[in-house]
Amino acid sequence: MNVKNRIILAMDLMDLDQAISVTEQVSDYIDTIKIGYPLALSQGLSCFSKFKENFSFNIIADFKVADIPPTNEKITRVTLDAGADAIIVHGMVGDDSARACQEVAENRGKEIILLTEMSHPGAEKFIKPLSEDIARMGVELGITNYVAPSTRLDRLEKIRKLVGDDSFIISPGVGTQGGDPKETLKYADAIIVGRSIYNAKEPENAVMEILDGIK
Ligand code: O7E
Repeated sequence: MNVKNRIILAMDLMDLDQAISVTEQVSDYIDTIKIGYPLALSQGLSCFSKFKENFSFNIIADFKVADIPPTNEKITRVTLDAGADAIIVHGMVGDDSARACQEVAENRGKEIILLTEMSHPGAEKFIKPLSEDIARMGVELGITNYVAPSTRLDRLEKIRKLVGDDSFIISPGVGTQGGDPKETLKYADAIIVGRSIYNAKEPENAVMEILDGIK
């Protein structure tokens, strides 16, 4: 996926008009949006097509899919058929579950993005000790897109080494959670930014500040 300016907007506002208005304000600089449960559960999956109609953006569905293979298959099918270009899938549930999502995406010429390690402090306990194995599993499955945290650069660097330079890594945790955009982009292909943009008084200026910082 090509991500303009290497910034993905995490749109977790729950009101559609507000979400569209903020997106509009940054649309000269951003062409990829991540929509997760806050907006999709509030507004329904039709919000994907609303964003497609208003902006010709890449849409990443952040549903962190983590179920048995037949259920993962259904979740991925309904999400991609609703207009998402890619879906985020948890690696911790194992290779059969990830493969179920991968097959649905491949059949549609779409993508999955495998979540290795999360950015919040609680991820240290259970996910961090497994994340290198999750990355190795992804490589064995032929997955080329990954999520890894900007809040632990040593872990991001390690995951980059495991998945290789040709893989595509997107990294959340920049800004409000403490991650630094420029440092993160030494190892990641794109940063995921939510509150620092959509809660800013002037979202466009917030994006321009990030852009200045990553020059
Ligand atoms: O902290 P913010 O407001 O910049 O938002 C970060 C976004 O990234 C938010 O949507 C959150 O749900 C998501 N996220 C993390 O913050 N940490 C993770 O480990 C993983 C994600 C995520 O997006 O997972 C899939 C990419």
